[in-house]
Order: sequence, then structure tokens, then C-alpha cells
Amino acid sequence: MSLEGYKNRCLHRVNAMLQTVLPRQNPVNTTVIAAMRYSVLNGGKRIRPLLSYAACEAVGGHLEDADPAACAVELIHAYSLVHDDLPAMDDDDLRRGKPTCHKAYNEAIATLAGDALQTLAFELLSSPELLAETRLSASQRLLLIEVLAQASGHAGMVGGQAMDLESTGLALRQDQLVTMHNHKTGALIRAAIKMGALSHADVAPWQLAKLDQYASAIGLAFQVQDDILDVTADTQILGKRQGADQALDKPTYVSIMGLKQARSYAQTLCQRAITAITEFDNAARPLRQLAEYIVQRTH
Ligand code: GRG
Repeated sequence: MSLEGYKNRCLHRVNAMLQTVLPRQNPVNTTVIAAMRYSVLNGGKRIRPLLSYAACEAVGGHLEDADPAACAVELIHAYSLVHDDLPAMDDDDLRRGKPTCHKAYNEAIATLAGDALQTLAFELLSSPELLAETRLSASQRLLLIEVLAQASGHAGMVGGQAMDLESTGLALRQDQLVTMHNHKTGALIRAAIKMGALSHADVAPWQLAKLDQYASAIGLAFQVQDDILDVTADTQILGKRQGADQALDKPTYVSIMGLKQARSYAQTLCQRAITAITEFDNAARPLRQLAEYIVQRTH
């Protein structure tokens, strides 16, 4: 199957589940749930869910096994974007081609919508009602919760974001930039892949180890490509403000190594990811295709 066909199948699954899991009504407040739905259902490439599905299949699982992992990771990602766009952080007006959550609603509601998206991810993984049809065992769910919590928290994405905010205007070395991105964006990408694999009950330790090598390389490649697009793509295609990193005086791979070298670094990382999963059979084809897509994407 072409990558396009594979992406469509997975996107259909994760979008349907997100539609169901996101509340349509609650007895307390309708604005916050509207802001949650707006922030998740307003587009997005769904790269992390795609990686969860592809990792699950690569170790012998079925797509449906990875639905909860894919959905939970996307909820955390959506929360992180809502908070990242707030005036206290990157102060952005445009996300996925539309007004950011705090522009469409207000700052307080955007903060709360992000908080509620985060807790919904963990509710989804733990609630028998939200996951009535899953084949995941209780111990698998607990493991997914642990992996997601660690990746999102102080030693993962939140820690990386704090490092990013503190490094604005500073001249970071490349190794410091790698550490920051391994946490800020890499941790959730690694978790998406690990959670996809753990959604199959029979995953082997060697498979998890190789997938983690793949994930580390692809997480970094994703960020390098993001930095390249920040200087080369238009705002309209990006769906967010072009040149936002430069405007905030943020260190990037392009500012440290130049555009040409950043492009070649992204290719090296893509090859490193593909090499890490050489021992996997044809079921890992989508993972190999996704590695290439991540460094070829235009938005
Ligand atoms: C607020 C705790 C907290 C963390 C925020 C992920 C993040 C940390 C900030 C996002 C800032 C940013 C633009 C980082 C560059 C890489 C990135 C995560 C881009 C957005 O992800 P995509 O391209 O977005 O997967 P879509 O819209 O396709 O889902």
C-alpha cells in the first residue's frame, strides 16, 4: 500500500476515535469543551498517531490495537500546542492555518482546554467506559500511562519546553540544542512509537530497543525539518507564522549549522532511523516510509 493510502486508513481511525472521546457536552461548562474540540479537530498531520500505528504493525500487532495509544498521544500533543501558543510562551496567533485557541476563545479558556486535553489522555487510557472495546489488558494500559506520563512531564516534554524558554536569545551549542529537542519534541515522538509497540501484547525486548533507536533519530529529524521549514516555507503552507523562531531569537539547527548542512543532517538522521529497523520484516514498511515523509514534508 502507498504511504498515502496507509495514512488515510490511520487518520480515519484516529479521527473517528478523537471525535468520540472528546466531550460534546458536560454539565458544567460548554466553552471549555468547545475549545478542546476546536484545538484537536482543527487539522494537523497526526504524525505521532501514524507512528504509533506503524510501530504496532511493525511488531506484529493490528491497527486497532494502537487506537488508544494513537489517540492519547494526539491529545497530549494538542494540549502542548495550545499552551505553547499562549502569550506567556511563544505568543502565536496562527496554528494549523486558523486562529490559535487563545485567539479564538481567550487565554484563560485556552489554558483550561490544554489542561483538560492532558487529563483526557490519561482518562482515555484508564477508563473502562471510554475504552469499552479494547483488547489491551490492565497491565498494558498501566504501562501506556506510565510511558506517556514520563514523556510528557518534567523530565520529558515539559522539561524541554522550559529549557527552550530559558534559551531564547542565547547561543546554544549543537549538543545543547539536541538535548533540548530530545525532550521538547523527541520525548513524545519516542513515546508514540513505544506505546504503539506496547499495544501489541507480544512485543520482544529487542524490538523495543531497535524501535527506540529509530524513534530517537526520527524525533531529531522531525525537529531539524521543522527548523528548515521555519525559514523556507510560506506562512500559508505552514499554517503557522513563518520565521517564528527567528522572530523570537531562538537557536535552531539552521542558525547553528546553516541551511545546506541542516538539510544533509536531516537526511543522515532519516537513514539512521531506517537502518535501526533493518531486522524488521515487511510489516515495518510504513515506518520506513514515514521516516522519509518526515524529512520530505513541506508543512
Ligand atoms: C507547552 C508543555 C508544553 C510543551 C510544548 C511541542 C511543544 C512543546 C511546542 C511546539 C512548538 C513547536 C512549533 C515545536 C516544533 C515542532 C513541533 C512540535 C511542531 C508541531 O508539530 P506538528 O508539525 O503539528 O506535528 P501538527 O499541527 O501537524 O499536529
